[in-house]
Amino acid sequence: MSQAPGASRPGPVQRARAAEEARATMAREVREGLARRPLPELPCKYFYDERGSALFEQITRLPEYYQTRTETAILEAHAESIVEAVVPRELAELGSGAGHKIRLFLDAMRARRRLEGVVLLEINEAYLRESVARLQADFPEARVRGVTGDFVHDLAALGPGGGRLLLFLAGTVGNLHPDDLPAFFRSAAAVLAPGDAFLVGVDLVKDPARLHAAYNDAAGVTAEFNLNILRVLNQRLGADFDPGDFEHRAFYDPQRQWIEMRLRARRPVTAHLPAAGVSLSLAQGEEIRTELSCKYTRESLESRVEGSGLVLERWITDAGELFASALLRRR
Ligand code: SAH
Ligand code: AVI
Repeated sequence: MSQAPGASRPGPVQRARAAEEARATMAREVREGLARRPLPELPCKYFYDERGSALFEQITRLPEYYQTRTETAILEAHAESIVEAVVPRELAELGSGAGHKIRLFLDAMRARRRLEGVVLLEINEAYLRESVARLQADFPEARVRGVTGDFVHDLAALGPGGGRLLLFLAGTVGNLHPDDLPAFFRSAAAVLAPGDAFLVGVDLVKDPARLHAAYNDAAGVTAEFNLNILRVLNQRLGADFDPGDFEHRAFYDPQRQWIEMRLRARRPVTAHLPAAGVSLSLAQGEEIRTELSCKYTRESLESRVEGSGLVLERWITDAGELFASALLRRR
């Protein structure tokens, strides 16, 4: 990562990049994504404004969305033994969101009087500020800080490792393209010292009907979450999308072992995105891909970790093998 001069601000929440650079990056990524053919794309990190993060929180409570409660149960049973094995002084989390699960680790570290620091890296700055303030109030013995940034490009903003346990929960690793995982794991290894650990939540390959239901919930919350990306483009790039022109689509591709979320034009659409310097025309039925959510097995995940400097030390699953917590150790 390159840190722009003056990009970071004093205080517990810093920006990995200056606001103008982040805006220019968004404009470029959206322009490049929408130019892709046959399937235009939008980066899924732009779901998460205030409304998008609140919708994701609602998704985590849906009956069809088994991921959050399954991972929480795994961590409730194993956070203690993970802390026991890693003996961290600092907890770091990528894409920390509302930051509920991190508390299981913080409690275990506090009980061992080991808790010195917490650092959260999150793209939604407002959410991050709230999480940092809440954690600082509840864990006054620790130095809690936040970095507003992108976990693909800004990992170096975490600073060097040493006594660090890095968390990447919720199956968010699945939102990266599988081809990008080896480079991602190498950059994670670069912010860990030998002996540090990286705990990754992994949604597992399973019955396609179960996966389909999790991304096509009966209450329509996932549909609202998907459409929210258009509202974010309207707000941040001055675009003129009418979300009513689109419908939510999510399906499992068994060959690729991933869920794809798309927005399908209900009618011919022309939208203008002045801040990105592009217009988009879609015929009725044409689609924009908004998210990949890749599902892994132990083998398919491990093959992407190979050569990164990290090794798989523990693979913990629930009894139904819906979700796994992969504990990777920096060599
Ligand atoms: N860790 C939380 C939230 C997971 S949702 C949990 O376990 O429930 C994914 C989170 O990652 C969201 O808070 C979102 O804002 C953040 N996020 C998504 N893409 C990101 C990116 N590229 N860089 C940083 N944060 C990102
Ligand atoms: C954050 N991430 C792991 C979620 C997922 O399941 O891929 C985002 C999400 N997309 C639709 N529903 C939830």
